[in-house]
Amino acid sequence: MQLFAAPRACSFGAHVVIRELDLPVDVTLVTLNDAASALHAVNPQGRVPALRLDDGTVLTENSAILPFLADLVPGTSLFAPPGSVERAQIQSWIAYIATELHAGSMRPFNRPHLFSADAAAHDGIRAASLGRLKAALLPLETRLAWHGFLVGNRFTIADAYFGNFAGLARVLGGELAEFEALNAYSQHYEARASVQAARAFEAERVPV
Ligand SMILES: N[C@@H](CCC(=O)N[C@@H](CS)C(=O)NCC(=O)O)C(=O)O
Repeated sequence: MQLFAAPRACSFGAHVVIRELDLPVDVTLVTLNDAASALHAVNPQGRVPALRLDDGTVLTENSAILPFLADLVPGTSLFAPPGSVERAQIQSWIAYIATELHAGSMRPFNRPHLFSADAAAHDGIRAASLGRLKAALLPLETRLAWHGFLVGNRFTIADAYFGNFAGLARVLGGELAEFEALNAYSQHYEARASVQAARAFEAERVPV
């Protein structure tokens, strides 16, 4: 299997799951927004993560790839049994992060040009997105203020995914300073062995 990922992108959660479970998956780093990148032959949308299976099938979307990887190790504490409430809660957070947080507020914040060709409108889009971002982060902050992890009392694929976004609070500094639990959670995430190994790998390799 081969995971197509980009440094520090939302594919990082899948990379961490691979490290946590020691899965036999080759991680290939690609350059985003580059039509010449090898990624386009795999995912015509040019987006990561993309997981190519041994039979050539390509899976896209974090909400599909993260559970698929975890299910390769039945009974792993990173996920929960089919039919369980915990499994639904883990999937619920992944869906929330992918839609409300990533696509709904972070994308317009980081890439306002996708939403208006008028450069004069970009500051307004970013300001509005920051408000949406804070609103989207609030349920996560509330959860993390009382619990160390998103579901139960252990690290799951939802944390593997969200931990990379949580670093945003530190990147944006003062803008998100009130999210104290998020900042602490991010520091714990970055200290995890799997995260450090994945970060080191992504820092050393040159994307293709
Ligand atoms: N809904 C997708 C979003 C994937 C996505 O937007 N990935 C970004 C990196 S964080 C990307 O590949 N961007 C390049 C582009 O949109 O051209 C998922 O959760 O897998």
